[in-house]
Parts: sequence; C-alpha cells; structure tokens
Amino acid sequence: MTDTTRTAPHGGIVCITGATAGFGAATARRFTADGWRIIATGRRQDRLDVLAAELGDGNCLPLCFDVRDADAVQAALGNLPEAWRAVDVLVNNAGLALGLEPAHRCSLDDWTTMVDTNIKGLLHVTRALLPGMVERRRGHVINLGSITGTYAYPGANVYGGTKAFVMQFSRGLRADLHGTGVRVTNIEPGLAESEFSVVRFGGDADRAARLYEGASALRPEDIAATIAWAVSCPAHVNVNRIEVMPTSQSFGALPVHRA
Ligand code: NDP
Ligand code: 8X3
Repeated sequence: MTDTTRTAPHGGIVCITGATAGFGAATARRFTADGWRIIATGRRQDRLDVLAAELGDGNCLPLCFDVRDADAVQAALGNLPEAWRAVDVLVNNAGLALGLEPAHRCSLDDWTTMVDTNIKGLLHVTRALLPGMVERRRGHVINLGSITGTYAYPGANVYGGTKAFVMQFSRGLRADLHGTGVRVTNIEPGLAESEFSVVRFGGDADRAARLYEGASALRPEDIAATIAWAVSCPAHVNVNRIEVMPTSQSFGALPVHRA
C-alpha cells in the first residue's frame, strides 16, 4: 500500500488569489503546466477571462471578487461547483504596497487599504477554504509574505507590518493545524519585477521601470517555481518559510543620525 504521508501531491486543484498579474498569473501558468487545475481570482474580470482562455477549457475556474469584501469571498469560495470544491493548495497572493513616504506623511487611506487587503483579505480567503482542507486531512496554504516582514527599510512602514503579520499568522496556522496533515508555507520574496511597483507608485510606470532598471530583479516565474517546489515536497515535509532575494539585493547598514 502507498504511504500517502510521503507522497508529493500532484495534479489537484490550486486556488490562487491575485492571478491577474505578477506572481499569481505566473503561478497559474506553472501549475497548469504541471497538470493542476486552477481557481484564478482577482478583481479584473477581463484579465481573468484572458487567463482562463490561455490555460484551456476545464483547466481554470475564474472568479472575480475583491478579497477585502468578506461576503463576496464567502459567496464565491463557499459555493464552489462540486468539481472544484476539494481545493488542495491555496496561494494567498493578492496584495499590494501603496507609497514609500515616511509614516508621518503617509496617506491614512493607503494604510487602511494595505491592512484590508494584505491582512483582512488573506484572512477572509483562508477562513473560507481551510475547513475543507482540515476535513479532507489534506491541503497546503502558501502565503505571500515579503522580506519586509523581517527587515525594515524607510517607507515600508505599514506594508512591512502587514507582511510581518502574514509571517506570524503562517506560524500560528502551523500550530493550529498540528496533526491535520495540512501544510503551511510563508514565501518571503525581495525585489521582484511585476505590476507591484506601478501600483505602489500610484500608476507611475516610469518610476517603477527606473527601480527595476539594471537590477536583475526576481521574475514572477522565479516565485512560481519556488511555490511549485514547496508544494512538490513529499507530504511529510513542511517547508515553513522561504526567503528569496535577487542576487543583486542584500543588506544595508543601520544608519546613525548625529546631531
Ligand atoms: P502585482 O501587482 O503584479 O499583482 C498583485 C495581484 O493582487 C493582482 O493580481 C491583483 O489583482 C491582486 N489584488 C490586489 N488587490 C486585490 C484585492 N483587493 N482583491 C483581489 N485581488 C487583489 O504584484 P506581485 O505579483 O508582485 O505581488 C503578489 C504578492 O507578492 C503581493 O502580496 C505582494 O505584496 C507580494 N510580494 C511582492 C514582491 C515584489 O517585489 N513584487 C516582493 C515580495 C512580496 P486585481 O488588481 O485584478 O484585483
Ligand atoms: C516587496 C519586497 O524588496 O520590493 O515585498 O521591498 S521589496
């Protein structure tokens, strides 16, 4: 008899939030290529339609909702069609940074949006899908944290705080899921080129392009490969955290201000 606790999961259902761009879209493509079926979510229906058409009939269930809206999340993920109900992997990827201003000049609205999306949105989705995983005694929650959850830099204030939450929540999930067979991994990337900085800089694509210029930043495909590796480990292996930076990025000095 096969020992399923030591078998790598393959070819199940993966639900990816924020699949309309960046890491999420790359992860949808990677998992489809690896034989999985994708529940792809995001707020931009047109992008979801294009992605679903690309991934192929029957391979993708596009669901359009805002993760900040608890009722919309529950309506979409609490009523999945029978054939899509047994979600094996949840990739909690939808998220954003807004602004790089010091805390005393930041927009309070931006702070609220980051908390509502990166923290509350992630909680809404997790709460909708986790009970089924526990019931099936099978599943994997992949959370998108960030190096900013560990290391502070000027202007990362609330964004970094939300990612510190994601890191600690991931650990808390591990504790709560003890003995259930459900795995949890926090992925903590550094600088990666996607729409992330265009969003962060309020749509200023030139400013975002200057940030990435010559930086050999991580690509969304690198993060997709990292997620695919964590999921591909045998079921008895839980990768708790993966911190990954581009080689071009490292650590700076801790500045001392002298009067
Ligand atoms: P992108 O901006 O390219 O993609 C973000 C995705 O999140 C989009 O698909 C967007 O979809 C979705 N999203 C944002 N807000 C909401 C919302 N309220 N409801 C539903 N979906 C939402 O960014 P990345 O791919 O780079 O980032 C993905 C994750 O990785 C984020 O959590 C980010 O914080 C994290 N990360 C990014 C790093 C980077 O340098 N790029 C580094 C470390 C972590 P739509 O607009 O259609 O709703
Ligand atoms: C974002 C990572 O390095 O751009 O989560 O701040 S970095």
